[in-house]
Amino acid sequence: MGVPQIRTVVTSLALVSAGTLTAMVTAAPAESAASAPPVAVSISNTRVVTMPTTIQPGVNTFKVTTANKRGSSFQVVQAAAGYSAADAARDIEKGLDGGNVQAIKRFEANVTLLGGMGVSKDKPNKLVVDLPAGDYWALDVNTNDPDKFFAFTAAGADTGNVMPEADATLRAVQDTTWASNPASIPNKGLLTFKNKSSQNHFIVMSKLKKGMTYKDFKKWFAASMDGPPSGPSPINFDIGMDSGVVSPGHSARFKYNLPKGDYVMLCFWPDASMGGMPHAFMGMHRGITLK
Ligand SMILES: [Cu+2]
Repeated sequence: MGVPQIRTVVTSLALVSAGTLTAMVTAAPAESAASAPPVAVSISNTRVVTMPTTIQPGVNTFKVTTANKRGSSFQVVQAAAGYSAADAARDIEKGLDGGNVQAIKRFEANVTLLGGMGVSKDKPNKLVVDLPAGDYWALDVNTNDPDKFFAFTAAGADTGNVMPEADATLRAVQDTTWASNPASIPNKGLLTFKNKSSQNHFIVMSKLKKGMTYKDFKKWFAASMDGPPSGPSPINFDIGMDSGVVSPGHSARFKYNLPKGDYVMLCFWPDASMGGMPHAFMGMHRGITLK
């Protein structure tokens, strides 16, 4: 191949690259113009939620910050028509907190729980959820003040956002069972919590103390059900994460970042059919490794 020919080849390659580059540059703004930015949510020290009162329907990322030193538990809820925040607050107090089965049943019949997650002070967290057009509440579940259930509406054009790929998926199945797979997940990333069961659930993941196994936990937990805790807990409730509550047939995605190691995954949602017994006491726990 002579020099002129080489030059021709190089030149045409350069043209191809330049053409590709131009196409990429022009495609990028078009894509971002069709998608909506994250919804900024801030929770005050007194657990007052501030966010836009109207958002676009479709896939939304809620970027949540809290000023509360003890952290917040963000939750998105849809209530049935006519079921007010005051109704919900009363049923939470009597039912979820007080163990009144009728109140638990009324609450469950009137709300769809669409997920959430724990948020630490000065560490924003993200919830990604697909919301059809409609009316919702956003709240910090650490308060039961109905005035702090922030009402917002999803209306107008779809966000155009695509659900981001998750790094891990955990599922609730049957009534009160965690799917046994996967046995391990990455220690950080975007987690999908899919509720394929018949009941409301939320994930509490707590780290096993050094040298402790899931077997140790099961023994301790079973003994603790019948009386006062039998010795120190094999898990450290201070190292771990909480998801929001997700109703049957729904799923939510959120960011997490935890130390690597062995954890126990539990759900403490009260079961109305069992007199308000938390699901964990009905056996809804399993071991999981974060690596
Ligand atoms: Cu549960």
